[in-house]
Amino acid sequence: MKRYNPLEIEEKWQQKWEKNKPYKVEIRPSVPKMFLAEMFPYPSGAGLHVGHVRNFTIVDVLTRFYEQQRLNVMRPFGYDTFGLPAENYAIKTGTAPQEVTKINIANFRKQAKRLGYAIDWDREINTSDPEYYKWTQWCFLQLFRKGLAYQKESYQWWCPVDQTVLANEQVENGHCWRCGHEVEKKKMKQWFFKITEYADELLEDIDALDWPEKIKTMQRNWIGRSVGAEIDFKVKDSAHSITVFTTRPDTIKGATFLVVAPEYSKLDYIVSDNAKEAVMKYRADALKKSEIERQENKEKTGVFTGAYAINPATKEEIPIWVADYVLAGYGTGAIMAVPYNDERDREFAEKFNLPIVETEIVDRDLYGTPKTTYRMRDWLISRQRYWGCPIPIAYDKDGNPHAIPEEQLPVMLPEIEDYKPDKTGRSALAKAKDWLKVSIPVKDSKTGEIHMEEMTRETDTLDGYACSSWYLWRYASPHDTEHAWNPEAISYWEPVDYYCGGDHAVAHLLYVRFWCKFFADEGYLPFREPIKKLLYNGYINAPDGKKMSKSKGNVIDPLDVINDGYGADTLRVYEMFIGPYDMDAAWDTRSVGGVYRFLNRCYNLCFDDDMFVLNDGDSDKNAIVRNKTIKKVTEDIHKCNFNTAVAALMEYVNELYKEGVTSDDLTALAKLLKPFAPHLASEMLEKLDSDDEWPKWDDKYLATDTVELVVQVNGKLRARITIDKQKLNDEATVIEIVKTNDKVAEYIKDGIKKTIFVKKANLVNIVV
Ligand code: ANZ
Repeated sequence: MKRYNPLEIEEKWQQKWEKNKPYKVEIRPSVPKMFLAEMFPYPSGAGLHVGHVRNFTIVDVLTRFYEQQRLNVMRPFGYDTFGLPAENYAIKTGTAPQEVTKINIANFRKQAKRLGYAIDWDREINTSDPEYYKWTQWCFLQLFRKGLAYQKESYQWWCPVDQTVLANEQVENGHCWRCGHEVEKKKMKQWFFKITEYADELLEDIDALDWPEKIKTMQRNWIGRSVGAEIDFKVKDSAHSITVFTTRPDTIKGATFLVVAPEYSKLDYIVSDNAKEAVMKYRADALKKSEIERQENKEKTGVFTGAYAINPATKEEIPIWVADYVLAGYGTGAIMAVPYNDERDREFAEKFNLPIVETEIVDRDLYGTPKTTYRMRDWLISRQRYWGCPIPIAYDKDGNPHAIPEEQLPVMLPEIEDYKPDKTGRSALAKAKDWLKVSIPVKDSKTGEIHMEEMTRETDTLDGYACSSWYLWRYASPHDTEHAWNPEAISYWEPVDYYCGGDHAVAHLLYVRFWCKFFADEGYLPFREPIKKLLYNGYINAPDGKKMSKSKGNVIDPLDVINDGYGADTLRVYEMFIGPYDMDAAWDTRSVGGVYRFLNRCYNLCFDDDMFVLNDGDSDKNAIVRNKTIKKVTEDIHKCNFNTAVAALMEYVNELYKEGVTSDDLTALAKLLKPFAPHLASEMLEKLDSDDEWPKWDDKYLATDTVELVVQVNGKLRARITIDKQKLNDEATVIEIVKTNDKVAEYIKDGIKKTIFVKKANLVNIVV
């Protein structure tokens, strides 16, 4: 008897797929397309982890499911390779990030192949490949030309350990997302993308997205639209005034003091001489805190500026305070405090003995001008790092930025020896003296003549999120040398039908939407939302329910599971069976064994000649359960209920072990199994000499569904009888079936007093 040997079967099929490229796809205008992708991974040295496997397998199940339905299915693959880990490693070891990246990609690719994914490997992309980042730079230049990439001096989160500026999204509770060190604020000139230009559309289009509600809510909150007014308060004995943002202009009569943020730009002009020292000290302390800390419900702090403003509604003089519960980057960085109506203001007033007066509500439109504010800020995209996409900009001698001409793209990352940023915080590129010099054609504003001018290159590189903001479009024509994305390929393949990931709810998923709208406005994209359906998968935790982490030593390595003899199919089926795909789940080694036994049983049904095989001429005993299973698995995969689809297959196999199998049963089983366990299913289909086209069910078998009728005699359970569900509608028939049943007969031979039929409970009670 042959035994299930997953490693042997898997290698055989993986070699076939490598050679025949069955998952390579081209545009076929007459065939409906389906485009699926996972959020591409950062190829770390540690290789794939079980989280990747869950994420990739979800996409693979859907890919194969639609492929078996003969849609034109594209499932590409890529690597998000720029970023700090490779650079930090380079600083430590001197190994070029290019080298490390190459090795890590090769490893990731090998591992993904061992999992049997239906990937079109000719559509593989890598964001640090000049073939790719040339077009990231092109994207940047389009934004730059439209004024949507601009420079601004501002306070930035600064990680003193990684020596880098961080975006808001990279600060987690006041700590660096990478190294965990506490962050500081530093004033620097930075590049921004003007995502706020699209705030309204980004917000309004959320409603129509087929995305999980929790992600939609997070995006709405992140954008944080707030409708109110700006009101000017004149500063007493000064030419200055303070503009506040309020959502409650109708409460202005209750405004008994103003509060400005410690970073407030006009603070220096307003503060009175004898308050200066205290105010400056307070500012320095506040800069060390994160925004989250500042908004926490701790005891309020603040200092008086010594200055007063005039409330335009009451004409009264009200004191101006500085406090860190007012944030610099929100609204105008200044508020009118209405302690009677606002909780935070009340707390502050009570602590510092400021007046609280009952507010006489006035018309909202009496003072100030209507204003809508957003919590979302412009997207900070410059990084003072070597290992990123160079920003295609050069500066003239006056320090004005100029676009590098498109013919000069890509601006290649030069090879260097020392990857450490310089002491001022500039990237290591600042040390590549030859590379820094560049000649740029400039048009004379008076004569219109073009001359070449020596300039100095930008040494900042782009945030990795810029590289991943357009890769979904690159997949449509990954090696096009003329375009970032080919228009014909884009209009056939895009938008993405399914996008699956378990991270980046706000940042990445907001940025791709922003770029999509921008490039649609520029005429480069024929749609305004890039992702039709988003699947947000849960995490897989360690058996103890805790997050897997190297330091805790509780990491399950997916390759160990494969190499232990279980094989990739078991790992795939297990990760789909572990629970609803969008919920976190804990690894359970025993269940892995259970899944392995299930696949063994599938194998034996097909390959063990001693199995109880019905002749095909026999009546089709399993038609009902087979059709039911086809329907259930099909509908479950459509709904992404992968775990219940696997459960239905397990039940089906149990049934076949009881009743015996026909080749129809085996073929249906193999086809339904293929999205989950493609190697084993391919092996079965080969033996059965069948293609893998997705099976259809016949409703006629489902209509004759059966139910189990429970029969009690004088309240005691005496029999269970299986009958056609439809017969339940006719009480006389039901009673007749019960009375003539062998098992019931001996209990009712002395005569029946009464029969009670409870249809809802499928129950017949006989009183004798
Ligand atoms: C007076 C007032 C009275 C306010 C009242 C609220 C209630 P949302 O909805 O979050 O937009 N505010 C404005 N700028 C601020 C800043 N930079 N830092 C901290 N708080 C700020 O909240 C807007 C309200 O938050 C504004 O309306 C302002 O307080 C405060 F009964 O003005 B309000």
